[in-house]
Amino acid sequence: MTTGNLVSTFFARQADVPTKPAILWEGESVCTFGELPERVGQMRAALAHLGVRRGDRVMVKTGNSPNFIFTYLAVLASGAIFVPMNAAYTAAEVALLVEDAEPALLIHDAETAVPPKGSDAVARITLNMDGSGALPDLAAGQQPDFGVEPMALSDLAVMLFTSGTTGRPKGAMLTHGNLLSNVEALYETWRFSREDEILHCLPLFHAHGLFVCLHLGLYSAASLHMLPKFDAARVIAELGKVSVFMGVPTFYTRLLESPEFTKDATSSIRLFISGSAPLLPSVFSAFEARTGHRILERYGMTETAMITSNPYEQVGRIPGTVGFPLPGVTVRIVDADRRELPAGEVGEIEMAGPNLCAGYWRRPEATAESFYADGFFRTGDTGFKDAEGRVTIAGRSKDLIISGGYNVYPAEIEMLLADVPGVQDVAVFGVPHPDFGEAVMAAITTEGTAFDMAAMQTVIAERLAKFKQPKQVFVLDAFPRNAMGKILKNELRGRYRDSFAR
Ligand code: MCA
Ligand code: AMP
Repeated sequence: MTTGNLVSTFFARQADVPTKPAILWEGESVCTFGELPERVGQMRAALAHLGVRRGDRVMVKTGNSPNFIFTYLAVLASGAIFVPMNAAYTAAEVALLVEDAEPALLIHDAETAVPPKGSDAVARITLNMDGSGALPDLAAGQQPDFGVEPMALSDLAVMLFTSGTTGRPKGAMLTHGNLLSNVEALYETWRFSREDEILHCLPLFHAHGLFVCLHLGLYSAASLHMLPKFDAARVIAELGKVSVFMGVPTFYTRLLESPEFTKDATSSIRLFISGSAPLLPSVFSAFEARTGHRILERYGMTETAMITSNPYEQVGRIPGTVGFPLPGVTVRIVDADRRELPAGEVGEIEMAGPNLCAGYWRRPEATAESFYADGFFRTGDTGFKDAEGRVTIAGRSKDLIISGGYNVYPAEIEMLLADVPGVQDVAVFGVPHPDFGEAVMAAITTEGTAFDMAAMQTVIAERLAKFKQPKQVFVLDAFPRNAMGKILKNELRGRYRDSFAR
C-alpha cells in the first residue's frame, strides 16, 4: 500500500523494473531495483536491533557509498528522521549538532572526527567512508524487514542543519510531503523518465545530492551511477554511460579545465544541471562553446529544496538567471514592508509552496523570523523578476559565503575567532575565487602582544571543517567602519577582491 512515506512511493514506482540496476558504484552494479527493498529491509532490521524507533533522529556523518543510500532509505522506512552532516566537520562541530538533535543513534566513519565516547549518551555505530563498518556488518546478518512505516505527508523525514546569520546551526525540518512534492516537480520540469541514467558525484549529506540527484533516480526508476566524490577525470570517463549530470558550478569550471572534456565526451547527455551557487555567465558560455550544451541553472535552499528552474528547452535557458518557480511554488519579490514589487525592481525573494519545510527544530524564534503566517518564507536572497516572471538573483541580504557549493556563515567563524586571546575585532568575508566561486577570508585587529597567529591557526584547524577555514587571514591596524562604527565588509571585499585572480 502506498502511504505518505517517500520510500513507499519510490518502491512502488520501481516495482515493474526489477532487473534494472538501481545503483552502480564506480561502474559496477551494486543492486537492481528488485533487490533494493531487501538491502533496505536488512538495514531497517539492523536499525531496529540498535533500538531505532519511529520519530527518533538518526545522525549520519560519513561519505558517499551504497550503504549510505540503504541507511537513508531504512531510516525513512522506520519512520525515523534522517539527520546527515558534512563528513568534513570537526568533533566540535559534530558535538554541537548532536547536542541539539538528541539522536537515538550516531552513525559515523571510524577515521574522521566525532566527539569522544562518553561525552554524550548517544549510541554509536560505524559506517566508513568506503561503505564498510559495524553497521553494514550487522545488516548483512539480518532477515530483511520489508515493512515501510505508514507516514502522513506532514511527518518529518529529514532534518538538515544550516547555520544562519547568528552562527548557531538550525535544523530545517523537511517532511515526507515536502520532499515528495519537490521530486514530482523536478521530474516533470526536467522530463525525467526510466530511460535516464544519472551520474551522481555530489555529497549525499546535502540537499543537492540527496533531494535532487538521489531522489530523481529513485523516483524515476533511473539507474544511479555513483562516484565517491567529484573528480574531473572520473566524471569524464563515466559521462558516456549516462544521460544526466548535475553539480555545483565548481564541477563545471573544473571539467572545462580538462582538455579531455570535449563535445564527444558529452554526446550521450540530454541534460546538464547546475545549482547551489551562482553559475557565472562566462562559464555557461564557455561550456556551450565547448560542448554545444546550455547548462540548466536552478535555485534552491536547504529549507525549501528546489524553488525555481530555467526551462527545459535549451533556448529558454538564460545565463545569469535561475528561471521560473517550479510547479506549485510561488515566488514574490518584496520591499522592506513586504509589499510586492513590480517586474525589474530588486527586493527580497520570498517563496511559498508544498516544498517549504516545517520550520527550524526547537527554534521558535528563528522560525518566526523567517516563516510568515501567510505561508511565505524569507529566503535572505535578493533579486528581481522580469516581465515574464523569470527570476534573477541579485545578491544576498544574509551574510553568507558560498564556497564550492558549501555555505559558510561568517558569523560562525567570527564568533570563534573573536574568542582567540589577543583578537580585538574580526570580520569574515568572501572574495571571488576561480575554482570555488568565492573564498573565505578573515581580517582581524589585535591587542598587540597577547596575540599569537600560530595559536589562532590551531583553533581554526581544530574547530572548523576545511571548507570553512579562511584561505587567508589579514592582520589590520584598523577596520574601515561607517559612522555607526560598523565594519564595512564591502570595502574589505573590494580591497582583497583580486587575491586569487589568475
Ligand atoms: C574542499 N576544500 C574546500 C572546498 N572543498 N575549500 C573551500 N570550499 C570548498 N567547497 C578544501 C580542501 O579541504 C582542500 O584543502 C582544498 O580545499 C582543495 O581541495 P580539493 O581536493 O580541490 O577539493 P575537493 O575534495 O575536490 O572538493 C571540492 C568540491 C567539493 C568537489 C567542489 O567541495 C564539493 O563536492 N562541493 C559540493 C558541495 C555541495 O554539494 N553543495 C550543495 C549544498 P587543503 O588543500 O588545505 O587540504 S545544498 C545547497 O546548496 C542548496 C540546497 C542547493 O541549491 O543545492
Ligand atoms: P543552502 O542553505 O546550502 O541550501 O544554500 C541556499 C543558498 O544557496 C540560497 O539561499 C542561495 O543564496 C544559494 N543558491 C542556491 N542556488 C543558487 C543559484 N543557482 N544561484 C545563486 N545562488 C544560489
